[in-house]
Amino acid sequence: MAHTLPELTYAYDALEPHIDEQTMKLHHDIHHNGYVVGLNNAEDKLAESRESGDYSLTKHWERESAFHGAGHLLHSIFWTNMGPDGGGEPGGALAEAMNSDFGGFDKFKAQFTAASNQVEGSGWGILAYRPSDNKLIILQAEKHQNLSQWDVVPLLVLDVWEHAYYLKYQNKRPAYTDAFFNVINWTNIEERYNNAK
Ligand code: MN3
Repeated sequence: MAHTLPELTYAYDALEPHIDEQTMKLHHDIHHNGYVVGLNNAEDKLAESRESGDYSLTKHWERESAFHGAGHLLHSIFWTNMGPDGGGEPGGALAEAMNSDFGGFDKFKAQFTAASNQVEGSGWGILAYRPSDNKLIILQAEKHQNLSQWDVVPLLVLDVWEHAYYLKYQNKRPAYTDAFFNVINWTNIEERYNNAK
């Protein structure tokens, strides 16, 4: 079954002025769709290998699968992490976990922002839940697939590829990561956390 581009649940201009309409349109329709196409292609090629028994390009298609697959999955989370009535702080069990694991929301925000701003080149800042020790952790991903720990559940992800902010913020990534906090839909993150637990 082929992967498909998920629809946004809000309008392209719904995150204005923090994230502009043209960026959302290009980012969702062109960039994210490219990862969907790339993942489907990689999985088709891997299936063809199993049919033919020719595994000579398996390394290549596994790399393609990792890049495009992680890209597709992270973007799919990213869109749902945001919303037009976003901002503020989380409540409930997620807020309690931030208190015990980070020393409070402000310290979470400071580390998440630093991690996102300091991604080398293209990548992501990621708040994840790690079931093995029942903790929240903050990770960086380079590109989409490098650096992350395994066996974690991403809860909140921030795309810091230049395509995510350059039209509006140019080289000022920290201004974009600050603005992102105005569009975070914490209800979505709380749901993802509760489901992960
Ligand atoms: Mn992107």
